[in-house]
Amino acid sequence: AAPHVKARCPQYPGSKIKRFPVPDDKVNWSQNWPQYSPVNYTDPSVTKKPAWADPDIGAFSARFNSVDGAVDRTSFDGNYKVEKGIPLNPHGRTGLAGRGLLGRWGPNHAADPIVTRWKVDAKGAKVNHPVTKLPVLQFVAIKRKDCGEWAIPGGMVDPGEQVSLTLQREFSEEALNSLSVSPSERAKLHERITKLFKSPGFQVFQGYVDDPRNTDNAWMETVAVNFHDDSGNSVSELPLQAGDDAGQVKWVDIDSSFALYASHSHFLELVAKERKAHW
Ligand code: RP5
Ligand code: MG
Ligand code: MG
Repeated sequence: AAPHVKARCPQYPGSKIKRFPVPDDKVNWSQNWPQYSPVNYTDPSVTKKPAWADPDIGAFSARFNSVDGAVDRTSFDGNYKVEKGIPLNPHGRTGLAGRGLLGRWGPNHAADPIVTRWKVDAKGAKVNHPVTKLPVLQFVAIKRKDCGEWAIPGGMVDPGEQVSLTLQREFSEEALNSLSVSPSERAKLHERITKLFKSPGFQVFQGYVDDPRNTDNAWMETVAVNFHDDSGNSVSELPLQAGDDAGQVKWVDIDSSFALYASHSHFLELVAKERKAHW
C-alpha cells in the first residue's frame, strides 16, 4: 500500500506543532533511521482525562492487540508492535509521538455511514454524467467543524457499541441533528431511518484511515458501510440538518474531483465502482 500522506501533514491539526518531516522512503519502521526524532505531543483535550481517552502509558495497563474490557484494541491490520509498552503505527512513521488529538493508544475505532441515492432530474429520471455516461450517485456529506473539510458523517465507536449502531447514531447526530431535538422527535427520526440502516448495506472498507490526527502511537481505523436508498423515498426525503461536529450538511454528487477528509474519497470510489456509477 502507498505510504500514508495525511498522517504526515506538516502542521498537526488544532495546534501549532510541526511534525518531524518523514520522507516516503523512511515511513516504514523497518528502515533504520537513527536521526528520527519526532515531536512528542498529546493535546490538552486528551491529557485532561475525558471519559473517551486512555490515561497516560504507565498510569494504566492496557491489553493491546485484544479486546480490553469494552475497548477494542485490536487492529484490522493484524497484530501491531508494542515497543516499551507503546503501540507503533502499523503504517509507519508520522513525525509525531504521543496521541495528539486521539484518545486511545493504538487503534481508535470509527464507523463511516455512506448514505447514497441516484441523482435525478425534475421528472425523476436518473442523470448520467456527460463524460462517462454513467449514472451519478449522490451521498450525504458533512463539513467538519474542526478543519472545514467535507467528509462522510462518521464518528467514533463507543466502548462496547455495535458498529451497526455507531453508523446509524453518527448519521443521526451529524446529518439529522438528532442531539438537538426532543426525545419524541428523535424517536421519529430513528423510526424513519431504521429500515435503511437495518438493511445489510455494502461493506466498503475496514481498516486503517490516513487521518491527519494520526501519530506514531495512535491512529484511526474505520468500518465504512454504504446504505443505498435506491428508490429515493426513505432517507432522501428527510430534511438534512447539521449537528454535533458537523457545521453543514448536503447531498453531494459522487465524483473523483471532490476533495474529502482523510481517506474518504477512496471509500466513495469503491462505492461508485460497486454500483456502476460515475466516478
Ligand atoms: C476518520 O475520522 C474516520 O473515517 C471518521 O470519519 C472520523 C471519526 O472521527 P470524528 O468524526 O469522531 O472526529 O478517520
Ligand atoms: Mg460524531
Ligand atoms: Mg464525526
